[in-house]
Amino acid sequence: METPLHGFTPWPPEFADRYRQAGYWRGEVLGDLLRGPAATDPQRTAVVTKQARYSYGELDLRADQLAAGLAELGIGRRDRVVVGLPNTVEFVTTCVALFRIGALPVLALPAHRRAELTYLAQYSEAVALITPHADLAQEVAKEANTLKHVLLAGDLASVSGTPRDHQGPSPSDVAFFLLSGGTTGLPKLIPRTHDDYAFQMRASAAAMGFDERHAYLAALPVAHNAALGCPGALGALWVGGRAVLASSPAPDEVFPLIAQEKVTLTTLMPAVLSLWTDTAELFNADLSGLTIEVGGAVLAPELGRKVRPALGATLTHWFGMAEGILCFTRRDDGDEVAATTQGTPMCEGDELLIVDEDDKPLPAGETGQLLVRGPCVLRGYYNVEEHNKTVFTADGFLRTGDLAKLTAEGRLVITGRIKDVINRGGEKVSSDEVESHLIAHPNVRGAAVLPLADRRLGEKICAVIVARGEPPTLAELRELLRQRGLADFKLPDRLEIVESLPQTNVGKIDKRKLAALLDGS
Ligand code: OOB
Repeated sequence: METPLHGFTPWPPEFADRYRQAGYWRGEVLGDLLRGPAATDPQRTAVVTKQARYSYGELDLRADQLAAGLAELGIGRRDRVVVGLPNTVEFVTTCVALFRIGALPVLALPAHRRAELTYLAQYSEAVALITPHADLAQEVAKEANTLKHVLLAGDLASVSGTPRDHQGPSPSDVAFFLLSGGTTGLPKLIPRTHDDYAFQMRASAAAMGFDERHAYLAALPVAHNAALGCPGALGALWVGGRAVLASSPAPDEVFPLIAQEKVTLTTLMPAVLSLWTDTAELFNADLSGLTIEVGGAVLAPELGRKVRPALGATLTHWFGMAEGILCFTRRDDGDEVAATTQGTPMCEGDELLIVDEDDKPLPAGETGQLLVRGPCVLRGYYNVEEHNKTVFTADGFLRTGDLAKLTAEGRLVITGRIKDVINRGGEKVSSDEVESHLIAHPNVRGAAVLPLADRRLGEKICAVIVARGEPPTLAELRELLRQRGLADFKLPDRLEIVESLPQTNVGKIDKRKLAALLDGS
């Protein structure tokens, strides 16, 4: 057997055996996406966008041609390729083509800019970057010196070769990388294997009653795990259904698409859900055939309870992580359970522990940190051995950094968070990352970034600084961060200037104290 990819931590053999025996891991590879219907029913619609419809036969051929074209460029097995594509058909064909040659997509979000794309390319030692933005591509290529190819989305059609067989990956190999929402430091890369992601897509589709007759709407960026594989757009194709790709979750774009395509399943973050419940009447939208997966950030029970009366849709409430754990309410759990809990794990092989500060398991009803282990949960972030020693327990549980309790029925309820991350409407912003850019301003001596409660987004970003001389304004700081290439959603929404930042006894910024100080001011 080939050695695993350097920097990837495989599951211990006894766990891998257990997951295979349970029928979770079935020896599938993601390059087989599109293959089944393309062979038996090539005319069947696979992907729908606002502009066009694409059949299984057409996309399968296109993915083969693109795979051959990429291979001719010298991109091959285990090569990392940063993919920064929005919700377009090219996203699907690019991923499938890369899977087929065993190259590894590193999935960036469409909102990512120079700083994030450069970081991802350098961290993963990527050989290629695929993006729609010519200016960005050039800037990233200057800094990320492993990049040999920069391919613009608009030019992908010309990357084409005669379809042929490739020495593809094996099911236990890494298939692609997702970006973590972060715990400490810069967000890490999450290796997902063919076996584990195939299982995640199949099992979440089955749990939502989604099969080849159904259509899934990707209203969130399809590069995010929630819209990609839970079951998401790729999962919809994995089971032979339709993936409808919207460019945004705006009601005027998606409500007509839902009606036209008879969409049965979609995923939303709570901030967008409230936009839908507020506007459905205006659009006279009939969403009674729709199941909505809501997760990614705190869902207020009052908002959850509005879903049935305002939309006629069925709510399922999800706690998910790109790291691989999925807990959710099932469609027949009832509206109240869906509004108030994040349900139960996707499969019996998932293990949840709620622990105190000494890692001691707590009884049901008590709040502590959530630890997780299972057939989709990674055993190590990519290539960060030291970091992994602190984020995983000795027996392989991931410390999620989330606070939670279990109800007497065994349902998960997320109650808070101990990791230094801001959850801005579901978009995760690592405080460390923003702070490191803020102190680049000559008049900033110290900086801390804190969540700020917000009615619509749940949380916004508050930058707290200690000034050196004349303090900068919020607008100046936002401009600085933008120039430094940070994605827009990471820019602070509010600025507070303080004399000094309180410290803990180990010399770290005491954010709890700081938040209390600001609350009182
Ligand atoms: C999803 O995945 P990520 O990787 O962007 O973010 C994971 C983090 C969790 O650790 C937690 O802090 C937060 O997002 N989160 C929630 C939540 N669901 C996720 N916080 C409160 N309530 C919830 N229901 O966000 C994700 C991945 C797959 C499906 C759905 C969401």
